[in-house]
Amino acid sequence: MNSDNGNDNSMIEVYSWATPNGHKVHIMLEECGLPYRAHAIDIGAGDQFAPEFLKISPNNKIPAIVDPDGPGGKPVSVFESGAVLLYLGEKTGKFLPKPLIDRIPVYEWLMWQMGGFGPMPGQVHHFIALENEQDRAYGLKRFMAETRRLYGVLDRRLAGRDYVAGDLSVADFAILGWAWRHPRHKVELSDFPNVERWYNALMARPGVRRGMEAKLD
Ligand SMILES: N[C@@H](CCC(=O)N[C@@H](CS)C(=O)NCC(=O)O)C(=O)O
Repeated sequence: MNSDNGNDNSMIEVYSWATPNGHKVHIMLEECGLPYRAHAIDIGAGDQFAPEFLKISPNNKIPAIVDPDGPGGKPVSVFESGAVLLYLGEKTGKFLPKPLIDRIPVYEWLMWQMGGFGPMPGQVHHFIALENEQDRAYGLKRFMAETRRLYGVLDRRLAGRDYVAGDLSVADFAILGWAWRHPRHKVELSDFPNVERWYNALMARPGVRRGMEAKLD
């Protein structure tokens, strides 16, 4: 529900870029049917260091949001994609179960993504682009192995399951953002059949597609 209507001040403002961490949030907004406006923070051009952006994202990374209708009806900003997903889940009651017993696996798999299945393939993206062959070879050996190990963990988790943590949740959206980059970190999904099935099912969702194609102005 990305909207071009610049006058609606009930919309969530999203400061983002078309990357895995950005897409997680775009997908969640689309799947929740929340109206939002996405603003491009061009991380290649250094927009993430602009003082205005640092006020809402002190770690100089996308994504961050500003919700004019936060807790108590007051505006609030949120940075860190995992925190944004949990905030939006709390706000809408969607993709985040209420009972603690059902929430625990969502927390587990969201944190698993934030701590590993993102930072590790992200290192592959870094080392693969290096020109110095020695540095490149060492980095790739280490981080490709760890990335493949994580895909294996995910594959075992998804055996006999449609989603990673009970019903479709923020944890799936978080992981999907990075699985979408599998060609860049040189992972064949066919090596991980449960991940491949899960990936294809999620990518077929219209909300996910819209999130992946979110227009950033
Ligand atoms: N843990 C952060 C990571 C965010 C992150 O790494 N964002 C990248 C793009 S995917 C970024 O803004 N990089 C710019 C920079 O490092 O200067 C989150 O999940 O929000």
